[in-house]
Amino acid sequence: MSTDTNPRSPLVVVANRLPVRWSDDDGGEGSWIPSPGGLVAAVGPAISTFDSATWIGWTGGEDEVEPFELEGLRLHPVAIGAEEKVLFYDGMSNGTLWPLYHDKAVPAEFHRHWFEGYRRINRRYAEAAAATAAEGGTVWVHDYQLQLVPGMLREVRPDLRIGYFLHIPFPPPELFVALPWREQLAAGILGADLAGFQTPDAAANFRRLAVRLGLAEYGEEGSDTIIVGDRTVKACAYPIGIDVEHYEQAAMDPATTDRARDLRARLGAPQTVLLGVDRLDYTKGIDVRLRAVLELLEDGTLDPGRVTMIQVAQPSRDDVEAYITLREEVDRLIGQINGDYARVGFPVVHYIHQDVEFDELMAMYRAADVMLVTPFRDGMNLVAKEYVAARYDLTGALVLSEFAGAATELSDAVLVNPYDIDGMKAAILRAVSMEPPQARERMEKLRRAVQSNDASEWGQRFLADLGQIPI
Ligand code: GDG
Repeated sequence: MSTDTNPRSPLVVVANRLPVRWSDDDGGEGSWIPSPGGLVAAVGPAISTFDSATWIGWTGGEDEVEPFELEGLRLHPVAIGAEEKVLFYDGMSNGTLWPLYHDKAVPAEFHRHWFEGYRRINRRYAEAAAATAAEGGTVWVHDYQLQLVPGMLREVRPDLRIGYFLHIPFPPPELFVALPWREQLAAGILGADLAGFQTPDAAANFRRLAVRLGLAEYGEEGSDTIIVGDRTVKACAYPIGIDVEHYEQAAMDPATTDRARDLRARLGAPQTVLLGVDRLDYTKGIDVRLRAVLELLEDGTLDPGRVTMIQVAQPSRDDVEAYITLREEVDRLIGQINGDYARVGFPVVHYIHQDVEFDELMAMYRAADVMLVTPFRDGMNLVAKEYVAARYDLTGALVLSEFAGAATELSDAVLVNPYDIDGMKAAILRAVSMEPPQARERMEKLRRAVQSNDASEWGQRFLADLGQIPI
């Protein structure tokens, strides 16, 4: 029953993090402020079609925080202690599932106590969702940290319509079955009525897995459904988009144009600016792109007097061992490139291991002639789409890994296999020397692809499809 102290919402979003952060920048007592991000942009417009919505997530800290409301959205914090974080987040989520789902870019580790911690925290999110969702309401669970939540929630609240979306790749069953908890993890997702993935391949991998584990049977031929006992689960692709207008408007802002011009001047007015923007993550292929640039400089095919690169590597998961090792490797490669090829005052690679402001990021997208997006594996990759959205004048070239989900839609980019260093070198050269008419033609097609799949439509489509599923 709804009470004022425990209001129930017709829509509940469950994600690892809340879309807010604590700020005491104003020098006062501090307050929660919205932290804009891809997920808020994608889910926000869909939320507004419901009478009210609650977002369940972690604040990022250890303290228990009472539910509160911000800009019309109810926020329901989940507390995670420091030791629990080590098991649930650093361990099972980012030491087991993240590497396994990304084709073992580093070896996945399997530890029983990590899984136990993961299960405990998943239960906490599921209980919070069970307590906040209205009778017959809709709950939308996000991502690999919360894979058990749909199943746990269904056990206690069979009245709910449950959606699940995985932001990262879903691996082939041959890889997944190594998980000692494969049945539980697959059954968790099967608790949903609608399971969304970034690509048709990922969705097919999941359906194949569910059948292989004997947890489901294939539904009607040619459909995206599988049958789980007396229920039907739809598992298909919902490739995520960006808020295109937001990026286009920001790119067209005269202040961004000034900033981009100023940036190029500060770089020493090079002929060509290469750009990489990633979380500092071993899946993103930052090291392999730096190696390709280093070899192109060594071969003499790139002239350090004419080409400059900016690499933004947003700090990420820096408590996890593999991220510390990657950071050292990236530092070393950049040190080598600049040591061997920079002139005083003119580094070849400008390395920003910090979170850059949105305005600065937009100026970089505008200043860059070539965008390098070279992950070994990536669910989608929004940076590729943001760059395209920012190139309203149809200039610029995108080098994109075949193994990013975005490559399915952005097939007019210069596609590369990130494991093929010679191929990567050739792709970079091709992008650097692309004639304007050809760049224009490709960018036009890329922009059409990005524009036709906007973030808000994505969220609305997912929730509308979930609403259509008979329960
Ligand atoms: C996961 C999946 C999937 C990056 N550095 C800065 C900054 N960013 C912004 C980018 C972009 C976002 O962060 C990164 O999104 P990606 O999609 O590239 O990658 P993940 O963080 O790995 O996201 C991915 C995504 O979920 C959505 O489903 O596409 O495959 O791995 O928006 O612009 N933003 C600012 N400063 C930075 O330094 N302001």
